[in-house]
Amino acid sequence: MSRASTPETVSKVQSLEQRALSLRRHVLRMAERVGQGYVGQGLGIADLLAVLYFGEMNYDPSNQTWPDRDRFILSIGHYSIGLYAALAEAGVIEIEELDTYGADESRLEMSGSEITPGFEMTGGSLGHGLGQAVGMALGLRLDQKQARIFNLLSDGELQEGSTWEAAMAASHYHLDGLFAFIDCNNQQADGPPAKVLSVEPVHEKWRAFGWDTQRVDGNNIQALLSALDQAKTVRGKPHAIVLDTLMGKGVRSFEQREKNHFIRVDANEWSTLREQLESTQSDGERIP
Ligand SMILES: Cc1ncc(C[n+]2csc(CCOP(=O)(O)OP(=O)(O)O)c2C)c(N)n1
Ligand SMILES: [Mg+2]
Repeated sequence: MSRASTPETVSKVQSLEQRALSLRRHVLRMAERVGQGYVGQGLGIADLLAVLYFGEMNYDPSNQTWPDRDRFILSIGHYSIGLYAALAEAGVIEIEELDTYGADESRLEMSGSEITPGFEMTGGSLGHGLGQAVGMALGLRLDQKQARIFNLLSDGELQEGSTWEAAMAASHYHLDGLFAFIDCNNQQADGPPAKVLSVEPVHEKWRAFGWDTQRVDGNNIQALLSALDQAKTVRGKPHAIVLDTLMGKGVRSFEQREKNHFIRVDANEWSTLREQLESTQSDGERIP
């Protein structure tokens, strides 16, 4: 029996799919309260966050400064809605606090920052996450710690030169405890990257920069788990896992929108969107 089909793996995949559904419900709840937000990103990246926070990372929800914790570095502050969902699901913050997303005085800003427990860096200015991730990985090596760094980048963020300086440094220093996930959702604020400043072929670029590189369906839990398993067998190189994802995944109306960078929805539309999320689950996988 292959590893992919053992009963343990099937049950792990199913439980992570349930976690991803919970994260998507949290994302809709947050955005509904305020009527807007980076909903497409939160829904699109829910599968990866479920895999990392509930299947891979070592952390203590009650101690954000545990020196041996694996670090999740969110380069892209506007994806914070997804991370808030994961942190609430993990018990780092209270589920009720999600209702403050984007409100004045809230710790849950639309562009995430270190005022939120569980945030390792302040985002907003794109292109700085990987450099910080490299610095942390080097620091952990000096301290002789086994903790790993997981960095989430976006495809638009690949247009920042600082990302590539950090990529060069990571392979130079053989940082095999560093895992970069590049969310290729094929959108950025002004449209698809191909019309703004082309970034493809993304996986070939990472490979050329000396990284162990894979490209997978970022909305497929099994594919994500297999990619991580594979990456962990490679020593001496940092790992890039390029994700093809669908913005708004799980909510048909969002999946079909041409532009999803920032979403504003009228109060009377949210119940339909919530129903779409629940019906996707009961129908099983739909072809978008
Ligand atoms: C250094 C910097 N330049 C520009 C911006 C403005 N900005 C905010 S989000 C964004 C789009 C980035 O692309 P991506 O993260 O792929 O967008 P998404 O997939 O979320 O639509 C831009 C250009 C910024 N935040 N920081
Ligand atoms: Mg994008």
